[in-house]
Amino acid sequence: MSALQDHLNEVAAYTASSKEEVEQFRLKYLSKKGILADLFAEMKNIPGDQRKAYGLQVNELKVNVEEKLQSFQSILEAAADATSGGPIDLTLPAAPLPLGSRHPITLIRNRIVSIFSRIGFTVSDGPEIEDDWHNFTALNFPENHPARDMQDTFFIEMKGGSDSIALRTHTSSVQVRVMETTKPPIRSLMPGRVYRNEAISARAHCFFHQVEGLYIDEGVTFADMKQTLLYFSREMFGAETQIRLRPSYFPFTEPSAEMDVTCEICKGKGCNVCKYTGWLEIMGCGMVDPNVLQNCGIEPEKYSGFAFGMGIERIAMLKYGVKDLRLFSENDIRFLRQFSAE
Ligand code: 2U9
Repeated sequence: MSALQDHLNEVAAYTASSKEEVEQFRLKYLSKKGILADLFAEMKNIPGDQRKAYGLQVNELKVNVEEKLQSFQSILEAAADATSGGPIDLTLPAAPLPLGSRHPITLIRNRIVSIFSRIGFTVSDGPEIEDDWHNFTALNFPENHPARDMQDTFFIEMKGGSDSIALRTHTSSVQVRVMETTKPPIRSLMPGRVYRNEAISARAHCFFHQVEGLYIDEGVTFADMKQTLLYFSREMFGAETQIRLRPSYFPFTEPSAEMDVTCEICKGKGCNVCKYTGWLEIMGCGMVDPNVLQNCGIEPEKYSGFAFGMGIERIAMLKYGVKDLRLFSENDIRFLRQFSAE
């Protein structure tokens, strides 16, 4: 019995480091002339009253040997897979993990947000599915304004028959929401995706991305707007950049302007990117119309402010020399991997 216990102990403590050692262990216990065969043959010599206990222990030994063999075989197979037969060198550098890159729209958005955050602008978010009030009416769009037309706006058919729910056509709707819920001073940016019902081409798409900005406080003037936008332009396009404001019209700002920057490529001399004018239009801007302030619950007698909006795709096309707007939404990996992971 004690020899049997010794075998049980030996099997429990057994380790092997090669296939050959495992095979020797198998032969030692399981071969025709192995230990287990001897122990089973011994059964007939065991006194009757001890035979049952003896048989149970020999069986236990057999099961333990088989389990041990099974576990060593799995370990050795896994090690062989991992090293293709060679020893494992734990000092080798790990296989390189291919890094992704950020989408160019995300890169430009992050740069714009970072530039304005340095002068105290926060970021606000809002829904892409909007009601008529936030997308149009609060922004002073007259009832019959062409932008409300089916050609520009994707209206959403509602079960109840309401025709005033649409995909937002600009992130100005977020600015309305911020003004409705925040007491000035307000200094915030609204980046996001917007939708327009336009035929897709190299220069137009049915969705694109904007960053709009809003600054409202007591005594904010057109001069504050001009200096803020000059700061932005120089951070974005270089310290030598000049800006010019051309009078324009938006329903939500008065006065309104379009802003050009000197062409970064030809430094204002004229090239095919700026169509030989030396200037590139990059955003619209203006002083928030007092009607809009009133609509959003801000006293126009006390507060004033400026707002601006730019298309991220347009800035990305200028910065990266991209000629076709469709590349930004096709997700072609050959295009996307040219940008950094920054
Ligand atoms: C409120 C009041 C005023 C946001 C503004 C623009 C001018 C503008 C366009 C540029 C190209 C959008 O991406 S684009 O198509 N934007 O020209 N946006 S002022 O003015 C606001 C916004 C909200 C409450």
